[in-house]
Amino acid sequence: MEIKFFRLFLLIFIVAVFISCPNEADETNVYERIVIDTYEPLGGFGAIPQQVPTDTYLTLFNDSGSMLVEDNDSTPYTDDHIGSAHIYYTDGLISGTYYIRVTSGFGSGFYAIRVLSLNKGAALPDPIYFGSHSDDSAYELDDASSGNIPDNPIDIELGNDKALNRKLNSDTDIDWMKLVLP
Ligand SMILES: [Ca+2]
Ligand SMILES: [Ca+2]
Repeated sequence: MEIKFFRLFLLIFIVAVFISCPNEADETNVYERIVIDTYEPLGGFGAIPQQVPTDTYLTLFNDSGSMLVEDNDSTPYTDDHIGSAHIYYTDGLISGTYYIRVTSGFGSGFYAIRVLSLNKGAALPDPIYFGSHSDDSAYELDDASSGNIPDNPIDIELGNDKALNRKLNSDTDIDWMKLVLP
């Protein structure tokens, strides 16, 4: 009988230790400042006049489709196209999935977008410009969403060198990106 109790106790002890062990997969990171930035992809307004950069509007949603923040014109790059949207998020985004929506105030054109994780006081690194404009027309049919959750967003990752060169094909085009913060 005592041996049975001892085994039961041992089993409970092992289970308790297992449950209390920290699991790295469940670790939640808190991001001090997330920057979502759109800018003229070639560097400098009018680099290719026939392919003008567009005036962007940015909105950030959580994975439930609730809006967290939006911006229209606050790009810090005075040499770039005035009207580029730029988000500083300092309320502590946590690990998880987020959706970024890019629309245009008017017209169509190309833009670059990057997402950075920075300390609050850190200077914004210079953007990496593209050698030429890309064409994202392959995704044009996939920009639908339901409740601000896109059907087929383009993945974007943290990092200056992970910037994307995208296009708003018309003033009604809506681009969606998916950001997974580890
Ligand atoms: Ca704008
Ligand atoms: Ca597009």
